[in-house]
Parts: sequence; C-alpha cells; structure tokens
Amino acid sequence: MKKKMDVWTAIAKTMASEGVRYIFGYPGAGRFYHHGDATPPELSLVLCRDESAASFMAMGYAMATGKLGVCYGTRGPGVANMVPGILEAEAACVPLIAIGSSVGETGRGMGAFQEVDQISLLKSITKWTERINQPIRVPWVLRRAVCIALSGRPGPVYIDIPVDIGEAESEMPEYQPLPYSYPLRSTGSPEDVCAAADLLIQSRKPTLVAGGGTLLSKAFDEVQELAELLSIPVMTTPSGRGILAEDHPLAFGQVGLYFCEIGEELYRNSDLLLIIGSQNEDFQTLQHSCFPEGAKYIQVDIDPHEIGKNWVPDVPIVGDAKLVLGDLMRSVREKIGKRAPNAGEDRKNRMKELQEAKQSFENRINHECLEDTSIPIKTKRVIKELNEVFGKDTILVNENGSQDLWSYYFPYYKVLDRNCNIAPGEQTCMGFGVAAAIGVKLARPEMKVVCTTGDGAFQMHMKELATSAQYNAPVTYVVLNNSCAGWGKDKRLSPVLDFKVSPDYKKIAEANQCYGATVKDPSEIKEALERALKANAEGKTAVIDFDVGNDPDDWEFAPAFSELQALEHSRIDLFKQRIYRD
Ligand SMILES: Cc1ncc(C[n+]2csc(CCOP(=O)(O)OP(=O)(O)O)c2C)c(N)n1
Ligand SMILES: [Mg+2]
Repeated sequence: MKKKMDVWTAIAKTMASEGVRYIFGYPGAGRFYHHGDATPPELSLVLCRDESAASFMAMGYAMATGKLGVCYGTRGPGVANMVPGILEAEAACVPLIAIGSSVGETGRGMGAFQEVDQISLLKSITKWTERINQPIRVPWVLRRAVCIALSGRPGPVYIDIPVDIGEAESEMPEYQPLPYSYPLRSTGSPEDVCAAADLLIQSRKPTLVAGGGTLLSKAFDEVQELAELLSIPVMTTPSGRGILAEDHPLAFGQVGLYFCEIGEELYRNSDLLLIIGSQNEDFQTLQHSCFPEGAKYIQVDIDPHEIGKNWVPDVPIVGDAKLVLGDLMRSVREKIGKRAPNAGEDRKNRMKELQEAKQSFENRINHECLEDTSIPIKTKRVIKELNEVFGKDTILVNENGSQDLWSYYFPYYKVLDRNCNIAPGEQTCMGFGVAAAIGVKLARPEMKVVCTTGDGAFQMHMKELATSAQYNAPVTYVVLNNSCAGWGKDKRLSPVLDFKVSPDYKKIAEANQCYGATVKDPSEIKEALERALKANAEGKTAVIDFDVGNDPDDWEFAPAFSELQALEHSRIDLFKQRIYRD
C-alpha cells in the first residue's frame, strides 16, 4: 500500500518498526530533529552536544544490545563530525546506521552551502553507502541498510539524504522488513569442523581465544560449554571480553598486549590455539610475534577474508561463532563417545596446576593493589577497588590512555557478567568511552555503568555530561587524572603533553547537574566510589576525579606498557612470524 509522507517521517517510522528506540544526533539542514510530528512515540531523538559523541553513543547502544545503533548529522560539518564513530564501528564490527542530510539535488555541484562529497568521504569506512535520490526508494534503501549493518561481519552503513528529497511529500510504498531475525547465520563445512574436533581432542594444551565475533554472535553458552567439556582455558581479546565471566575458573584474562602473568605463560606454552572471531590485530598478537612455538591453529571467522590474513591456520572454519561452536561440540562428543580423548587426563592435570597458580597470582595482585598507600594514588588500586565496590551487574566501558589501560587487565579488573564490557575498536579513538557510556546506560538502564578514563579523553567529551543529565542516563566516570596526555610521557618526551590548564572536574560535573568529587588519598577511594553509586541510584551521573600525579616516576605502568612502546617503534619481521609457513 502506498502512503503519502516525507522522507524523514518515513525513516523515523521505519526505524521504530525495526525496534530502534533512540537516534543520537544533532540537527541542522533538513527538518528531522525539529520535525516533531515525524517521530513515533516509541522512538526518542537524543540531542547530543556534538555529532561525534552521537556516533559513539549509538555505538555504545549497539554494543550493549547487539541491536542497531542509529546516529544522525547534518550536511557538511555534521556528517564529518560523525566520522570518528563510523570509523570505530567499522573497526569494531558494530552494526550502525549513520544518516546524514546533504545539499539538495537541484543545487548539487553549484556551490551549494556546506556541500561536500559525503559519499566519497564515508565510502572507505562503511560497509555500504547510498544516497536516497527518489522518495520511492526509501523502503528499499532502509531494508538493505538494516540487513547489511547486521549481517555477516556487522558494521556501519551510511545513508545520505538530499534536503529537497527529504522534505518533499510523496507517495511511497509501505516498509516491509525482511521476515527473518538477525543475524542471519551460516556454519562451517562439516569437513573443517571434523578436522578441528580431531585437533581439539588430540591437543594436550589447547587455549581458546575469543574475539569480538563471539560476542556479536552471542556465543556465550557455546564458549563456556566447549571450554568446560575439554578443560580449555579461555582468553579473550579486549573486544571479546565479557564472553565468559572472568570469575569463571577457566577465564585467564586477555591476550597480547593485555597478557597477565599467568595468562601469558599458559598461552605461550599452548600446543593448540582456537581463535574465534578475532582480526588478530597488532595489540592482540604483539604485532604477530606471540604465536606459541610449534602450536597448531584453528581459526573460526564469519568473514572468509579474515582467514590467513596474518597468522595462517591449520584448519580454517568460515562461519558464525555460535553455530560453529555448536557443531564442534557435537563432533567432539561423537568422537569422544567412540574413544577416550588422548590427552583428557593431561588437560585435567594442567587445569589443576593452572588453578593453583591463578589463585596465588590473584592473591598477590589483591595485596599489591589494596595495600598500596602511596600518594599520589596508584591507578591499579583505583581499578581494583572499583571492581570490588561496583561488583556484579556492572558494565565497564573502556577508554584509551596510559592509566585507564589498567582497566583492560585481568585480574586488576574482572568483568563479572556476560556482555558487560564495552571496549573501543582498534582505532581506539579518545573520547569513545566517555560518550558511549551514555548510550550503554540508555540501552541497559538496569545495569550500573562505569567508564574509566584519562583526563585527556574525558576532556574530549565531558560536554556530554549535560546529555546524560538531560536524558536520565546516570553513569559513573572514574577520571584518572594525571594532568597530561600521559600516553607518551613516560619517555619524558616533552612538556607539550602537559595540560598546564587542567579543569576542575568536580566543578564541571556540578555545572552539568551531576555529582562531582576529587580524591587524592587512597584511603578515600572506596567511599568516593560508594558515593558515586549512590548518586547514580538517585539518577545523577557521577564524576570522581582521582589524582594519580603528573610525574611519570609516580606512575606504575600496566604490565605490557613498555612492550607497547617498543611495538610502536618496531617494524614487523614477516619471516619470524607465522605469516609465511615452511
Ligand atoms: C582522537 C585521538 N587522538 C589521539 C590519540 C592518541 N592517544 C592515545 S592515548 C593518548 C593520551 C591520552 O591522554 P589521557 O586520556 O589523559 O590518558 P593518559 O595517557 O594520560 O592516562 C593519546 C594522545 C587517540 N587514540 N585518539
Ligand atoms: Mg591523562
């Protein structure tokens, strides 16, 4: 059936019918945000304080729910401002629909106000870009956008709407969604699954590495069941963190740059890696240098182009993590039914040893953190106490900086529930977490949401405190304040990295109708965090400014920080890694 309406109205109605509850954006050309009639009651338009924050909030929403995130920016600068979030969504495979107005079709190329080739601007960082050049195409373009963003390897799409097309009322066909639930899934070939099951059964020291793809596929049960079935330690990339609660006996932290002591040891001694849904990027692989010597490798990914991109697998499986792991388990069970696994006992003994080592390691870290009374405060103590005070039902949103790096490390912080960690993609754009946390809270209001951030990253998006207050999205910001962009400062490169004018974050919080506090003494950490939780429960966002000192001599760097610095200046030796095989 055809109906007469304008394009904006059609988009708002369609997004609502696809289950979208928020569009994060900022208005400008084209009547959209200020086109009240167009918005169905179940859809809220969030007026962010700039479009890049809007794109990060939409990402946070999508990552917390597995559903579409939607953001909007106006032609020219508004669309350009969304680039950081779109870029990060591309890196982190997050289903995002970014919508932009553009100059009218009739004036295109004639020196129109704010004209820029938005399609070209966004093509290289999206899965699909499309301009709606006729109203009649709206339902098709949107259906295509939804399907592309959510299917296969998820990612961002961009829809461009010339203002004259957007505002014109015309007849258009009713939207008909595809009658399937997303993601559309396919599994690996039975031969590959069978070969992988054989390797898993033969292995004496297997390690499962879960990437972001396992979360996108919601393979929570499958990862846990397979690991428990075969006593396989589970490690994750930062994007895969939250696939298994980190208080589970089989959880051993993160890989690569984020190795903890015992995790690194077990990983390097593995004889088989099962890596699922990971792009095996520099940080997760220490620039591809940390493949365990002589180990076999099973790679599972939904995207065939990921297979062998860097490390070359013995068995590649192209398919959805949830389905592939289900098949793998069935195959393993069948095979075990016929003959006892060769290495079953070995694996159990290994697990017993690992458990003991893990327990004493965790005890040591607890003492090391909680008994450190130094001033300025040590970041690792803040992170440990944060974990204890906030406990379960908390979503941790990471930023990116030398201090907040501690929050990436197990067991300094343990993600205690499934799907309760939101990390940026490998672009690691500063400010991502500060803004995304608000989208996360709107998506899952029943959860506590905390963002650990450096003062530099906080400054990039602290203007969004007002957004959190306006839309009743109370989160806690743990600001690890060293009055500088500390990432490179350890080498005393230059005083240019100091924020010689550093805002008073307590006052900034209060000026935005939020709760603020400053903490300089470690004995005050716990109480300050409890007050933050109380403020959140009362509907207020909390900003706790922890003074961790400006002098690098006072800092302790997270375990692999020096390796990271070395990585940044090293060149890959392709022949030393498993990129080419003998
Ligand atoms: C948009 C953006 N600009 C620059 C960087 C490079 N960078 C990464 S961390 C960092 C410093 C962060 O400062 P702060 O948030 O205060 O954290 P600190 O390192 O001081 O703990 C910089 C400049 C980045 N990742 N993103
Ligand atoms: Mg800093």
